Amino acid sequence: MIRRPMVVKFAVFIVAVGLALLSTHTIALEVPEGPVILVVSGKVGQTNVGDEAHFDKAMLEGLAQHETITRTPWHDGVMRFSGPLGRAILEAVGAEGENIRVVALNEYAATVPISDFENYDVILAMQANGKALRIRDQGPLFVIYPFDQHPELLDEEIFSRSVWQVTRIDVE
Ligand SMILES: Nc1nc2c(c(=O)[nH]1)N[C@H]1C(S)=C(S)[C@@H](COP(=O)(O)O)O[C@H]1N2
Ligand SMILES: [Mo]
Repeated sequence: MIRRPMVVKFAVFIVAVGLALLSTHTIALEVPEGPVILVVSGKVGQTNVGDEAHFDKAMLEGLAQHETITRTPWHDGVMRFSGPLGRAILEAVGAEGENIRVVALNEYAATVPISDFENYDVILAMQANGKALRIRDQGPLFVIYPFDQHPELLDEEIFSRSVWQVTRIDVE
């Protein structure tokens, strides 16, 4: 009489713990509702459309955001950029590679070591000075390194990784 409810309680506990673990580790990304602005493919553990992770604006805004105040070789004066941290995107998709291939609308692509996103607060800027980056402003996503905070980033190789009009990331 006493043991049975205990067993039931234990079973309920186990199921609850299982569901909690599932919700943080294995439930797939939500499905985008708005226009898809970023597709992440390759070595990803989290998918929502086929074997890829697709993000709309709201999903990107739901990731850890960061503001970077810096000059760049492509802008006049000090700019205030904001958007998701590169590492937050890679975490959200369960990226497991060494490098990513960042691909732009014009088919320009650059290989970026994932360590850059770990060592620096690199963002995929969605806004500059509070305004959404349109395609004509080199949006919708622009890889922005914190140049003013880390002058060693003022380097031709890093400039080549500063892809604008980003549409796709392939985890290699
Ligand atoms: N979308 C896109 N991003 C890009 C490029 C490009 O052609 N398209 N060129 C890259 C390279 S190789 C460098 S050095 C810098 C070039 O900036 P610049 O054209 O102002 O010299 O942007 C990088 N980002
Ligand atoms: Mo370049």
